Amino acid sequence: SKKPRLKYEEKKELQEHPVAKKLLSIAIEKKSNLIASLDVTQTSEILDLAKKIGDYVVAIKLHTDILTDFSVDYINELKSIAQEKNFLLFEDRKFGDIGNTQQLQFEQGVYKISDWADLITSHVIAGENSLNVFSENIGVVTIAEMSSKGTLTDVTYKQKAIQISEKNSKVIGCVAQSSLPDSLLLFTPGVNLDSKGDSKGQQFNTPEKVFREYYTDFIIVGRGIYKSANPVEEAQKYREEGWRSYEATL
Ligand code: 5IU
Repeated sequence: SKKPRLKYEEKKELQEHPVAKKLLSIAIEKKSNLIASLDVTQTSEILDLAKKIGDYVVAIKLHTDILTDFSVDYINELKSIAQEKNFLLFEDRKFGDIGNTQQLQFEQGVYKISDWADLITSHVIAGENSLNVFSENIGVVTIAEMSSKGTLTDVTYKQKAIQISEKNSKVIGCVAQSSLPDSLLLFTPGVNLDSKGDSKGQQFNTPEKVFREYYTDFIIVGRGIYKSANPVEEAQKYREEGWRSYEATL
């Protein structure tokens, strides 16, 4: 039979990056491996949801560029909720350009992601040096594999993305749909208890499956929470389901 997975405590020992250690500490403390992806377009909706579900999540994932009313005040309020409720801010920017452009997108523009994000996502399509532009104090999560039907991230691509990620001390883990070396944290989106997918390519699995089959570390849930009639109940449900599924693989 399959060897047991490493516990969050053991992964924390392996990790040197402070953001990875922090994320794992929060997971252990809250007994949660849930990251809620709040893909809504108004800052008031994010702030409201963050206050309501903040206790159940380790991080809130954001697509700041879909907001219609971004402001520095919003970011400051979100940061204070994150501090109070003890979760991290994860900007899913999916950088995918040459280093110089990524640096501008990371530090400049309206959002100034480098000022407030704890974690960011980046493709590695432009090669390893494109990651040089991210600051040391932000946890970089590379995209090794996507959840959508027909994605171009095949086995070879994934292996190369892992190689780049393992060598780079800023990278704490990868987004993927299969297991990773123990030195990298695994983040898995495409998780939903009630749906198998959508008409735009998304493919969903249950929390139970991604823990059992991939030994994932963190589940990322979007519509399963923010689109539901009762986001608080759903966040609690995904937290419980995620933690139970994690413990079942130990
Ligand atoms: N996301 C994926 N799949 C991926 C990557 C990112 O779904 O392979 I990389 C993002 C997109 C969205 C969230 O912000 O995760 C999933 O939301 P839903 O649970 O609503 O599909």
